[in-house]
Amino acid sequence: MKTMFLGVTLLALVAGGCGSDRNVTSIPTVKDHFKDSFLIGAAVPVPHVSGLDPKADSIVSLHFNSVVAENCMKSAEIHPEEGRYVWEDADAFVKYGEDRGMVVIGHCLVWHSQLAPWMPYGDDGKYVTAEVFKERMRDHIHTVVGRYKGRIHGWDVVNEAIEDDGSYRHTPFYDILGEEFIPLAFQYAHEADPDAELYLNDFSMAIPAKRDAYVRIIGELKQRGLRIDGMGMQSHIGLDYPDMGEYEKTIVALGNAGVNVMVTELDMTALPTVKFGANVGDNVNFKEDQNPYPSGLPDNVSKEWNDKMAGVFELYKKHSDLISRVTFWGTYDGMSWRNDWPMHGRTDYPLLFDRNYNMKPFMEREITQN
Ligand code: 9MR
Repeated sequence: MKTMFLGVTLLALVAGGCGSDRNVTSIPTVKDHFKDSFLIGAAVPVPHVSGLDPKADSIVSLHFNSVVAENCMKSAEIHPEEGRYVWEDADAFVKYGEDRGMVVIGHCLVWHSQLAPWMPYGDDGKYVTAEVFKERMRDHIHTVVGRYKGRIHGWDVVNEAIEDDGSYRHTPFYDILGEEFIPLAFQYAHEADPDAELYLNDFSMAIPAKRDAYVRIIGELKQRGLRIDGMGMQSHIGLDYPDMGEYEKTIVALGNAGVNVMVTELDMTALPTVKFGANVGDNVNFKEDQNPYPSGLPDNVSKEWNDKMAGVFELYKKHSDLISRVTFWGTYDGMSWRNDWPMHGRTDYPLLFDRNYNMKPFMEREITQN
């Protein structure tokens, strides 16, 4: 099922960790290092795309060959009122990726969170009928996908549709249209850009019931002849979760289901586990004792974090025949959503580059020694 998208890029001259350090040495970039295995992606926020974070830009331009929109393509952002689309940020994001020759990923078409507030409701404040909602969904998907036809390599079509127990999540999409909302979304996306890859995407994919539900849904989409190219395992993980044996089983099960496996939102908290998964609504009050490293990660925790991440990448390399892309949900620790979830105002260390834009040791070792 896997195809590689990019040609070879050259060894680059990089500055140490690539941010502040002026010591120029010749080491491979992350994207070059994995060029025969999988794409290396990053989620980028609007300030980064609009030039307000030049150091993050240099990291992404140098080390990554794929980008995904962190927020600007979600329906609440891009289609805040019926018939009114806001294209500025999404246009800039797509151009950003194109200018750098990257594989550009669209995120996301159908999601209950950051859902355009008007979309499921009528003037009476109640849900619209299935017919009306289908039409709104069709119009939204056709308009957004159609605008970037031929420029977006693949779309997260349906995001977070399934609960951890394998049942359908109760969202306006499910409550109005039932299970049919998934095939419909895939149908509409394919109509709008027949060449675009189309993906499912969810968190906590190591949970067997959730894995099984997606394997079943992928089978059903395929049976109906609908296009489905990949499944995103978001991979918002921690030092003590998920069970890596189950996580590996999911990689294999999705591969066996006949889709590309994508690690779509990788980050690993270094902080005490407060909540698993990535339910954006799962916020709890700040507690000082749950924020143990406000001024830096102690060496032993940093070692634990780097060792675990090295193991995670060993797993990705082992299954590189099934995995087509590994995307981090951001670039450097200072800008990660995990600083504010599930507790606002913690200091976390979840990404590939630290707050000074230096590459984390596990990756530096990987690309210089392996
Ligand atoms: O990183 C995103 C953050 O800036 C937003 O506030 C949040 C709001 O819903 O969404 C975050 O991204 C989410 C992604 O779109 C879907 N999977 C979970 C991600 C983390 O919440």
